This record gives sequence, structure tokens and C-alpha cells, in this order.
Amino acid sequence: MPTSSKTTETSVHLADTHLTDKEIQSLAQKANEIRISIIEALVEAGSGHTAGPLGMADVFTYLYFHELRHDPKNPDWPERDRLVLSNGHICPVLYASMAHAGYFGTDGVEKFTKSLRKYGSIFQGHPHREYMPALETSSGPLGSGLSQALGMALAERIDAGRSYKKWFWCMLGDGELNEGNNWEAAMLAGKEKIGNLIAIVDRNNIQIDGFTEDIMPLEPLSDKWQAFNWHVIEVNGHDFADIHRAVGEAKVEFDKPTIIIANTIPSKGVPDFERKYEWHGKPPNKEEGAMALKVLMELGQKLKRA
Ligand SMILES: Cc1ncc(C[n+]2csc(CCOP(=O)(O)OP(=O)(O)O)c2C)c(N)n1
Ligand SMILES: [Mg+2]
Repeated sequence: MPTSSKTTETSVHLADTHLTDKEIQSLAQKANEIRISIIEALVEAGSGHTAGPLGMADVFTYLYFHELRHDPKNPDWPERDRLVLSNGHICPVLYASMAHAGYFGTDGVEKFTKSLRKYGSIFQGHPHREYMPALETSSGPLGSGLSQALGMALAERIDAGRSYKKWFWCMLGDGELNEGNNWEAAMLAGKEKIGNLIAIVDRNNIQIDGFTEDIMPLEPLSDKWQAFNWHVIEVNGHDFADIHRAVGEAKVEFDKPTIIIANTIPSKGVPDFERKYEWHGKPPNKEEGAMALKVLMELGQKLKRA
């Protein structure tokens, strides 16, 4: 569960702590609820991105419901972890996670599903701090978030020394890595040994108009980050135990930034949409949405009985 602002100790996980079966089941249920909210919101909006948000629902659920030190009722809490969403187009998963965590009041989930991308809504099509002050950054133009998260971590080092009380998270897309600015940030973070910076890349193998390896090959991706002096961990982005292990490992690596390469299935949870880059930037229509909700709700029932 989200850590309260009353907690004062530093948030260091040991690599050998495990999630219990109950915790995993509860995270799986929450991720399923978040996927349902994403589909409802996209259908209502009639525009937006499907593949990335569904694919990253497990990682975001893990962060918002297990890992992040944050307080949804006090989003400005100075001691909070900072999460920068660099691939701003996947914001439905960020908004849904925040809404379910309680950032927008008791009817926050409904507000999100009814007003995504609506004129004047806090839930803009790309995250905008002017509309939603609880965000760390505005995003949408790809390639800026890693520099921003790094800048925050460097500022924290100047302010607080190397006490590593806070963690700086940066969410990236794999196609987003085509942007050169990522590699400038990677170089500096490696040089400065920013051990409290953890980037998570959504390695879903798709980007806007095709498969990453056809458009701009990224492999060998791990080797690239290692060459920039990062600690690299590959995980199954739908396996909570694996994500937990990786985060625990990242948090005991003090002298290198960590990148977690989260292997995900784009549109995970709705088999008809899965692994198809065509779902990068389109929403389900009403019929497709109804079918997707049926699949997810059936899964929800199964998870409850498990
Ligand atoms: C600077 C910039 N160039 C182009 C775009 C348009 N754009 C939005 S998402 C996207 C593809 C990004 O690929 P990836 O990060 O893998 O996202 P996924 O398709 O997996 O959701 C592009 C090119 C943008 N938002 N910003
Ligand atoms: Mg991608």
C-alpha cells in the first residue's frame, strides 16, 4: 500500500524480501481494475492510446500500490518519491493508478473514466501540470523525462547530500529511446553515479508505426545501458514477484543508476489487442470496448476466486 507521509525512515528494500501470495493476488486484482478503468476512459474519450497503458498496468500498480513513498492526500509532501512519466502518451495508466490510489477524491476513478481528454479536464490527453498539479512534470514530447528526473536527483544531492532518502523514477518507452537526449542523460547519470535514479523502460517492442526492431533497432539494449555505466535488470513486466525482485536489487545498488527493462505485452489483458502496434494510438470503439471489458471482468472474477 502507499506509504504514508508519517513514515520517516529511508525507504530501502532488501533484495531478498519476497511478496506474499496474498500481496501478489491483491496487486493482480488492482491491475485488473486499472485496466478496466483505462478501457472505460478510452471508449468514453473516443481517442487516446491503448497498447502502452494496458501493457504497463502491472508495473504502475506495483509502484502506486506497493513501492512508491507517496501520500495521495498530500501530493506535495516534500519527502515523496518523484515519478516522471517521460512517455506521456501512456498517461491513462498513470491517471488510473493515481485515481485508484485516491489522488482525486472518492469519486476520482469516475472522474477519470468520464472526463479523459475532455475540454478543461484535469485528465488531459498528455499530462499537463497546469491542469493537474499532482504531476511532477508535463510530458508528451518524447525524450525529456530522463534528463528531468536526473536534474531532480542532482538537485537533491546538492540539497541533501548522498543520504538517498528519496527515489527518482523515470518511466520510458522503448521507441522513445530513439530520442538522442535520453543518451545524454544516460551518460551524465552514469558519470555522476546517481544511485537513487531508477528508470523503467516499457520494452513492448512496438512504437507508433511498427515494431521497434524494424524501425530503429535497439538491441543489444542491455549492453547499451551497461556501456553507459548503468546497472541493468531485465524483468517480466507482468510478474509482480520479478518486478519486486528487480526493484529490491536496484535499491541496493548505490553507485550506479539502474534501468529496469520491463518486457511487456502491448495491450496486455485483452488478447484481441495484444502485440499489435496498430493499438499504439487508437482507442477501442464501443463494441471493442464492450468485448474488452467482458474479458477483463471475467478475469476479475477468476482473480477473486483464486
Ligand atoms: C519528440 C516527439 N516525437 C514524436 C512524437 C510522436 N510519438 C508519440 S508516441 C511515439 C512512439 C513512441 O514509441 P514507444 O515509446 O515505444 O511507445 P509505445 O508505442 O510502446 O506506447 C511517437 C513517435 C512525440 N510524442 N514526441
Ligand atoms: Mg514501445
